[in-house]
Amino acid sequence: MELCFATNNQHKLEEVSAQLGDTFMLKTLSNVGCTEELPETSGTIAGNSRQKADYVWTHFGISCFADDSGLEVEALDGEPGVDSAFYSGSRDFGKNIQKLLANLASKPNRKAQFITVFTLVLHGVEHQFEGTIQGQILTEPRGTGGFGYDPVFLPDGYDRTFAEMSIDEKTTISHRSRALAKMIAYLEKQVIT
Ligand code: ITT
Repeated sequence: MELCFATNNQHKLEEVSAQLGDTFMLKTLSNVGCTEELPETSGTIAGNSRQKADYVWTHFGISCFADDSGLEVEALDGEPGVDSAFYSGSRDFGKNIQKLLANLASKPNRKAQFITVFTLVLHGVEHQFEGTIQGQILTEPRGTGGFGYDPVFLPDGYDRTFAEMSIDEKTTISHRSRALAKMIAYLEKQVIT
């Protein structure tokens, strides 16, 4: 089955491809001729996820899925949340981390979670799948892998940040992989029945 992954984020594409293997024929946005920015204006992670998938289905007529994700920090009332990508006013991962660490400087509570919501539009029918992982925000970045906030996120039960893990390790436990596992289980059921 052909499925377009409606993302412009190469890191997400790498992680999802690693987990999907060759189960589905994954198409990228450029494969289907979509060169424009996808809409993300709903104000929520689930809403933005839906907007991106709906856009690709409506304009290109291919079954697809989108990923909207964010980091929710308890002591910051869930910030950066839906604003994770542009927290510092730009997409610069280093600046976003700097702002996060500055805002958390005086806070003893370092609890946070990553959340991903996938929206699947399968032949026009929509479903959402959510995955989360709990952890702590470190006071300094560690590691060079991954993307976004990975260098400061220490998942509970692990002594290495996401940025100190290989893609395969990250995709065995991450928010994204948990949401994707639910979507794969759903898709397999649709294909079989
Ligand atoms: P697309 O919308 O094209 O998929 P994006 O990078 O804009 O790509 P989001 O709108 O979902 O994606 O932004 C989420 C931001 O949250 C992302 O840019 C990172 O800064 C952060 N983020 C999401 N997942 C992450 C992960 O697994 N590890 C670290 N940071 C992550």
